[in-house]
Amino acid sequence: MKTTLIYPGIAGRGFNCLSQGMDAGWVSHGLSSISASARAEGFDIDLIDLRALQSWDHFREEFQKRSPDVVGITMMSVDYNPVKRCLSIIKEINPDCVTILGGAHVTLALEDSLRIPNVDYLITNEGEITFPRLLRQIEQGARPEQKVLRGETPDLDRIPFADRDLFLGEWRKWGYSLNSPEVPFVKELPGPFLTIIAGRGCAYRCSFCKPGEDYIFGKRVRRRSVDNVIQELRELRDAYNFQSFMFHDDCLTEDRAWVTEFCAKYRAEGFTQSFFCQSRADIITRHPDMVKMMRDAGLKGYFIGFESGNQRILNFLRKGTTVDRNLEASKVCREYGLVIWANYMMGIPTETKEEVMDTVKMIREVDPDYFSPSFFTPHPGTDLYDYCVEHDLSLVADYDSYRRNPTEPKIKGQDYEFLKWARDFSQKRTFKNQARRTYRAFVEKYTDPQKYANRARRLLGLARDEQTAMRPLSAKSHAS
Ligand code: B12
Ligand code: SF4
Repeated sequence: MKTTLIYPGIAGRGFNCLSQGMDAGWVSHGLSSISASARAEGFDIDLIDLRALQSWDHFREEFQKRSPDVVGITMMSVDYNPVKRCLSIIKEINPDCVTILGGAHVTLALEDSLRIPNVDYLITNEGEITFPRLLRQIEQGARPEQKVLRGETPDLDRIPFADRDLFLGEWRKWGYSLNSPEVPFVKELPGPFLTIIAGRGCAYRCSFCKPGEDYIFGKRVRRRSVDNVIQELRELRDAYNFQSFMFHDDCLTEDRAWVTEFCAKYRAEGFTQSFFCQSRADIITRHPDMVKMMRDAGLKGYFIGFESGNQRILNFLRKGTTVDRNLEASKVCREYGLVIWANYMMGIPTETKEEVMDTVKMIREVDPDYFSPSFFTPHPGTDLYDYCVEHDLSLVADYDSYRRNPTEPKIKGQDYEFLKWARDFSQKRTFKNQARRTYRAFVEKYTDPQKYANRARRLLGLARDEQTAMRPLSAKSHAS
């Protein structure tokens, strides 16, 4: 029995977008994980990634060629339209192909997902146990009668590591030639680069995000053991010789004990590769010693959800931080030489123009290395989505608009022309900050003593010796 998984992520960039940034060059851990579990049970699994194809005709042709007995498709809310189209093509070509749908939208908006035609089964929650079990039942001709199956919660230390080759093998077939498992996205994380997940869930309760993820992964955060993550990193080092990586965890730093153990073991294992992770301003300001410890282990930067520069809005978002902490966190990062990727939102329900300007002011003071603004988007499964429905605010008329990208109106009562201006102005550095950055770049470029030493060595013809010294010793030279 042959099963094809489908990654439908073309809502943002369309077909043929491989390598164009993180949403077009990263693996789906959801599919990689259910693939690993199914392969471990002996199933024949392959992948069609719409991002690598040219058009719907191309998908049609590829599906015909593969001719699977079963397909498994993943779906965030934003993926709804391409998923619907895939399913209709699949059933048109082969009505007997069994179709299984999973992913965030299936759990967060089950009623809505049930309205999609051409679906045989929907698996809610996590798929590592229930997906292979369903495949076995299909293979044995003992298909379950109910259409919706609740995914059983797996023990994260007992499931196989994510099957990255599922994506890489497929991408390479379509011309992906980067020497990196996933597409690097910042200069601080050079390739070969990859992403990893150490756990599922988040202990906080921000109203634009929760309780959605609690429905998928449960209320309690489940983290893999440090040893399990280190073992995966060892295997990834052997397989890809990665130079940097990014933790996808919603908030890795919420567990200080875990982070402390990880940093110690990461260094003890001889890892020097740089990494990024997501954190929060309140955690960074409360635990500067942990920030330093992570920096010493290889951390190069944090994704921080600053969200707003106005206290009323931060409270409305139930962010659990303050504007002062946001500013303080940026100082802590600066002190330890860490890069800041700043996530922030504009156009939040009830937000006034003055409050938006508070965010603009704060972000210009934070002076992040990377700006990541978004227009507030009501996502199904969140408390603010319910608020928008109750107050008839949503302007999201099509699933494609579930992107948070700050390009189009999302809710009523906001002036999006003003927000576009505010979005752009928030990214203009102040004269003082620009001067500080230019000076720092100059110092880094021209005053690194190592660079001068290397140049001097080259001029003196000693550079070859240096290369020889860096080469690993061969067995012969050990013996002598
Ligand atoms: C990493 C990440 C990204 C990455 C990579 C995405 C990728 N390629 O997978 C990037 C940065 C690119 C990204 C982008 C976006 N993301 Co995102 N992302 C995440 C994050 C933090 C982790 C995803 C992950 O790997 N989770 C771990 C895996 C194991 O979980 P999983 O994917 O849900 O899969 C499990 C189950 O869902 C199920 N399952 C999944 N698929 C299938 C398929 C079958 C057949 C079966 C049986 C089961 C099954 O089994 C899996 C294993 O247990 C999540 C939050 C989270 N913690 O999950 C948000 C999250 C998924 N993202 C979200 C959103 C909104 C987006 C964006 C729309 C935001 C934007 N910028 O506009 C874009 C969309 C990109 C696009 N396709 O165009 C929302 C989705 C909400 C929703 N209602 O759909 C989430 C839940 C965050 C949130 N709380 O709002 N994202
Ligand atoms: S926004 Fe971040 S910190 Fe807040 S609940 Fe969601 S994942 Fe957790």
